[in-house]
Amino acid sequence: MKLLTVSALLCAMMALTMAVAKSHLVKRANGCPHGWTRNSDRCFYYVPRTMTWARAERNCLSMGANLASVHSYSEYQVVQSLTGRHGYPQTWIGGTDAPQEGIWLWSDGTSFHFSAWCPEEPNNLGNQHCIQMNFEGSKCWDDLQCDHHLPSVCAKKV
Ligand SMILES: [Ca+2]
Ligand SMILES: [Ca+2]
Repeated sequence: MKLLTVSALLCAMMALTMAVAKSHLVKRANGCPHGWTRNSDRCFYYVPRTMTWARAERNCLSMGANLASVHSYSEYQVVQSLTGRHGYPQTWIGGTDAPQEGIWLWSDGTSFHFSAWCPEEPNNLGNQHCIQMNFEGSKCWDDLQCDHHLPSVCAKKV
């Protein structure tokens, strides 16, 4: 009986060790295309070429992605860090209220529950329907006219 317990324990330990080894393998392989950064179950990519919001979204689509949606502060930090080596320029992410004023949506269809708006934003000043990040000193979010030309961040599921 004791021996059985010990061998069962050993088996469980081996299975666990193998699972850990496997997860390391996946991590090392990254699961993302070359040059993309993995965070949780998604891959992120900074596009330095400046484009309108719609062209930036279409550019992401051409890579099987959408403009990045952001669902938590830690996720925002990851997305923001991608822009860091470029000096934190104002950058498109996937939020828009173009279909209906004041109702914010993500272009990837996920629900909009987190935001990092700057104080007084979004203000829709002169019809602003697309979200730029890295706005002003605190690098928060601002709604901006969608036809501005900005760099962008794409994201897709692993
Ligand atoms: Ca608006
Ligand atoms: Ca604004």
